[in-house]
Amino acid sequence: MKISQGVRLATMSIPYAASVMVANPFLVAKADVHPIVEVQSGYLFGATINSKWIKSEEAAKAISDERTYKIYGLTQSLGEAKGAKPKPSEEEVCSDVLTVSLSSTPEKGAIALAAPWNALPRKVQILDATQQVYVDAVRDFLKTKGIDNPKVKIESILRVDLDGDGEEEVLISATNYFQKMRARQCDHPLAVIQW
Ligand SMILES: [Ca+2]
Repeated sequence: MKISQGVRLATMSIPYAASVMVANPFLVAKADVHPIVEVQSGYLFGATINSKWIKSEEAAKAISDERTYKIYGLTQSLGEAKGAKPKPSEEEVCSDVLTVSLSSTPEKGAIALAAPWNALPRKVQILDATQQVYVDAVRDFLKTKGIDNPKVKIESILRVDLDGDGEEEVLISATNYFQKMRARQCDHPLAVIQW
């Protein structure tokens, strides 16, 4: 930041200065930008800036150098890794995707987060993914979205109290089997949260 910009910022009203800080990632301190990355692919989901979510393109502009990430599996913390500055994916079919190269990608690593807090404050349970009650629930959900006779395959079911209110939520990751056969590499599977 130029000195003249800093002086101008100092003379703004506090609410206006705060709005500029949110709107312009270049003016936000590095420690306030918390990017979230998918460990195995390096896909940059986005980041939070001062507790506000920003998409990956904006996040990449605000991440100017290497960051330290905490690596998480589905049920446990898996240590730390260095993450490089985001860059466009080298995968041809995903060239519009931004990725972060991590110094360590543990086999069970799922999410990398550059933040000081514990992103797994409550216990996560992995449930049996073949339970008929959940297959039926996903099939019914897909029917409401206009998919006739869906062939549901549940990849995983997790139970965890997401928001800390004492009630556990169920997260279901599933695919519609025939759609998966045609899926491109950049397509995303279905995720359902049961509150
Ligand atoms: Ca809850």
